[in-house]
Amino acid sequence: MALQPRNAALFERAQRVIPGGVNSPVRAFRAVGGTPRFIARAEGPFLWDAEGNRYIDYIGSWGPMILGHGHPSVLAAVQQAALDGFSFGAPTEREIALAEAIIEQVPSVEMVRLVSSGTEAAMSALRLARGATGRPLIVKFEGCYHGHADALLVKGGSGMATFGHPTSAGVPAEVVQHTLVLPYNDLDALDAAFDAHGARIACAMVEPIAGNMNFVRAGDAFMRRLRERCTAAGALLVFDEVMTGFRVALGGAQSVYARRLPGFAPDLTVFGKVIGGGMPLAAFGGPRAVMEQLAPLGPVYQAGTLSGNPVATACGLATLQEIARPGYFDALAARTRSLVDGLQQAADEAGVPLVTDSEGGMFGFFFAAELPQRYDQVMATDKERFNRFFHAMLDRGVYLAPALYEAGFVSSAHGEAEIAHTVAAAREAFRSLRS
Ligand code: KE4
Repeated sequence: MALQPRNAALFERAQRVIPGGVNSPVRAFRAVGGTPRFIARAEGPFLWDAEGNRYIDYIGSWGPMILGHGHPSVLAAVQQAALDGFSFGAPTEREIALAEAIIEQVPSVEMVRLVSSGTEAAMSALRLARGATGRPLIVKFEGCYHGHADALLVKGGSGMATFGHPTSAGVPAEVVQHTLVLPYNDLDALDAAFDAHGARIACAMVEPIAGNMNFVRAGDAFMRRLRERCTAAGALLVFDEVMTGFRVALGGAQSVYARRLPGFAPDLTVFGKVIGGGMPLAAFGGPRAVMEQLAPLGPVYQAGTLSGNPVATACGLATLQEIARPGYFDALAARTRSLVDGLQQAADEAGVPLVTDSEGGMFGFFFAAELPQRYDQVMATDKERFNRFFHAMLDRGVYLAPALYEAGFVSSAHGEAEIAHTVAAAREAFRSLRS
């Protein structure tokens, strides 16, 4: 690993005043080791750190920067919005325009509520599901992350249909006693849970393509059964598309499933990341009859000082307008596919076991012989090889996600030259892994 005196000095200083030196744990490089890079600026597909090192950026702020950094029309929209005012605590026309832009692309959503983070959106969607159904139980799936609301910081219980246990200190057992955690892609566990508890289940929340397990798809049979069981039980199916929404397709992952499962749609959808374009903005939405249960109309309380912030909505709206252009996602998907095909070929040539997958502008890879289908299989992939690969690529100016359970993201600013550089660096990195 190349020496990082400026990054190391900043990390040392940061750790004196910020827990772990970071404002979100994954940034600390604890999963991969080494010194986090303190980013000074970004442009297009590139990041520059405090040492002046340039990296090709495959994190993109964990998904939001789908246009790359500093897209001219987004920058102009944000600059103008800032001049018009940062925040009013009153409604604005642009909040309507952003809501309309989301609804236009996602047929299952008739109304949305804007908030400031994916955690807030997922937490609010859960409260809405419980309020709308009058039921206490929620279902989530192992390996899926929906932000850090207490009820969602929970790991699976011992049996297939037993209640969860907290994954974090500070979360009392009582708070997660109504959360069922099931294995992802496990139809038997799903049936057992709904057989045992269906009448008390308010909702099942799922990442339709699990980007918090790097890249794991929910199988069509599993997704069809999940939809069927929720419908039969009167429970709401909540798609957490914070990461996949406006990222894997213009209509999100639900549009990908609808191509293969005619008529498929979730009940509620959680959005984030891309819809804010890099500014703090997220949302949740669904049918009018459910959404109008929310304050000030209905009994389910939800609020936020900066919800629908004027500068953030300008950033998000400009982003959505760009990605809605004809052909945008076809081109992005092709560029992403060329990356993963190049990585796959380089690994095959080096004799290093690697599996890859991508959808739209999101990709994943595992040092394994087969694509994992659920969390324990993801965590059984070769972590040591992943970490060596991560640093070999970082030293070659390619910034991948610093954890084997995180997804990767390509922007429309990533050109053929950046993909070629990445694949060439990977060819060298894979050779170094053979030992
Ligand atoms: P935020 O509260 O971080 O905006 O969103 C939470 C969230 C909800 N749902 C899904 C599917 C998510 O992926 C996330 C956040 N994703 C992580 C990356 N795995 C954000 C990065 C971080 O935690 O620093």
